[in-house]
Amino acid sequence: MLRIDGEVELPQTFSFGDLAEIDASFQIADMSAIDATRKGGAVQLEGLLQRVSVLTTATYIGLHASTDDFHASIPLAAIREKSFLIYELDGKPLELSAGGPARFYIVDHAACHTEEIDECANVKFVDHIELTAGKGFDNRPEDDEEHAQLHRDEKIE
Ligand SMILES: Nc1nc2c(c(=O)[nH]1)N[C@H]1C(S)=C(S)[C@@H](COP(=O)(O)O)O[C@H]1N2
Ligand SMILES: [Mo]
Repeated sequence: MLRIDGEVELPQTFSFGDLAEIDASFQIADMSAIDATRKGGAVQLEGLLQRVSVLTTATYIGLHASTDDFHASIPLAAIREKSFLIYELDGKPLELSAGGPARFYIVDHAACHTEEIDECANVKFVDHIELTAGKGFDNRPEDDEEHAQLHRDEKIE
């Protein structure tokens, strides 16, 4: 369900079970402990990156959702230690309606489209993470109008 490749030594596809098996030291049982507005179980990004063995050439991380063709590419170093992948709720895979099967979460993200690392980079329905040398594909909204349109579209879905 989640492919991680690009500038890594060991490209890999993770199932729900694979995510749950990542070392306990990287697991967050309940995201509300980190952000009161969030819920569900998560794994720290670092736990995933260690599994695939990120190469030093990787400078950006691409978060791809084929479900709705939404993509963000953000600087890896800046978010590496404060990012999570939320993948579980009540012992089950996170549902699509909650942004599942996996959704990205960055602590202290900026308001939408104010900076490269913003709330819009909290990509839902992530099925592919690609480490790249330099910035990769990104189609997040670039201005208020595009952003407002995106949220209107979301409500229609
Ligand atoms: N796949 C996907 N992820 C996405 C979006 C989207 O349209 N598609 N919108 C982004 C934007 S602009 C915001 S503000 C947040 C909204 O998350 P929420 O629906 O939980 O409020 O998700 C982000 N992640
Ligand atoms: Mo947003």
